[in-house]
Amino acid sequence: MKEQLESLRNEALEQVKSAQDLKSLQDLRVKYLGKKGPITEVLRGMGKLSKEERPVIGQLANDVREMIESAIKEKQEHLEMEKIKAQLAKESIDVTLPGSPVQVGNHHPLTAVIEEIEDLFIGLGFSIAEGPEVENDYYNFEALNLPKDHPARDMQDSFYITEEILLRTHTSPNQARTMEAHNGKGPVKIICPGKVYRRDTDDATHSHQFMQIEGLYVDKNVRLSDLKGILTVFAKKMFGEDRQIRLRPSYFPFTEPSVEMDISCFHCGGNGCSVCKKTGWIEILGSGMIHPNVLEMSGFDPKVYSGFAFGMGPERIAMLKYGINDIRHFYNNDVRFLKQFKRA
Ligand code: 2U9
Repeated sequence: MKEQLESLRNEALEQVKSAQDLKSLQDLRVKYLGKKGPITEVLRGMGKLSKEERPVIGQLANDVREMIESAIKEKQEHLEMEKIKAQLAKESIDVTLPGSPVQVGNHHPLTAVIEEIEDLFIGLGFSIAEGPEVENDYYNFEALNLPKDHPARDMQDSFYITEEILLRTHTSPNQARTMEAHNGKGPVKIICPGKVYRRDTDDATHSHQFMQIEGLYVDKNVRLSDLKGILTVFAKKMFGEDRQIRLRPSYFPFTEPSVEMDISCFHCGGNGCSVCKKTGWIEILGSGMIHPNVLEMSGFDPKVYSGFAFGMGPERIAMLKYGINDIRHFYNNDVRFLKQFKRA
């Protein structure tokens, strides 16, 4: 029986040694140490042994069992470690590999230009005033010196919702509302950016919805020269320090006198090219001294207060700045167009 146990031990240790995976190791555990295994069998047959043999064989059987158990345990730890090593090797990450590019968005070119203009005027002491896009006839027209029968109302074909309510045709109602809220006390120094709506057929230069930035400055002793100074700073900051400006007489119902502002062509410097249509000048915005009727209707005494106002289309500014030839590009949201305006 001693030989039987020893050969069992050698056979088991040999098999444990050559086990390739945890599953076969588990099978060996069951085979040699399980309830129906050969060692249990030996221990069960102990009764048939002599008194002298019993402790010797019993001791040997226990030793063999312990040896096999510890060989299995050792092998198990080895196999588990190998498994972890293989897994780590398979999952290892090369941190020096280049990452996959992340898609980064960018400002819409119109938003970028509007924010640039806002920042510029904020730097000159203006605040931003916003208001409703659905307006009533009074703030959109009457308060701006455009009574019901005024022919200039035709200049701005409007989207009416009812007889008295419409989509604003300009951001001027914001200025009228802000002035009214000041209860006749200056200064009021604001710019009003926002969407406006006109009953136009869309083409390369017209859109039924577009953006405007208007501004006004009301205080005592505000003069046309103040307007000229502010707009010169604007033109230089927006289109280059060597820009010249010129004011041409014009007409707007809400300003008197009214002027349109041109800047010297930033493309040819004023010699004449296709951008300035060979004139050397590019029209940028409209402006003027606020009409006394408008001041009065918004609660300011025109004998005490005066002010200037201006209005521009940021689409036109952006089109000039970036050489865009169709206003519809701003509203089609074609990524091939939008991607061209990524900031560095
Ligand atoms: C109040 C008083 C005066 C706003 C002004 C203009 C001249 C002007 C156009 C430029 C291009 C609009 O987008 S555009 O078509 N605007 O030329 N806007 S003065 O004058 C005001 C506004 C509000 C209370």
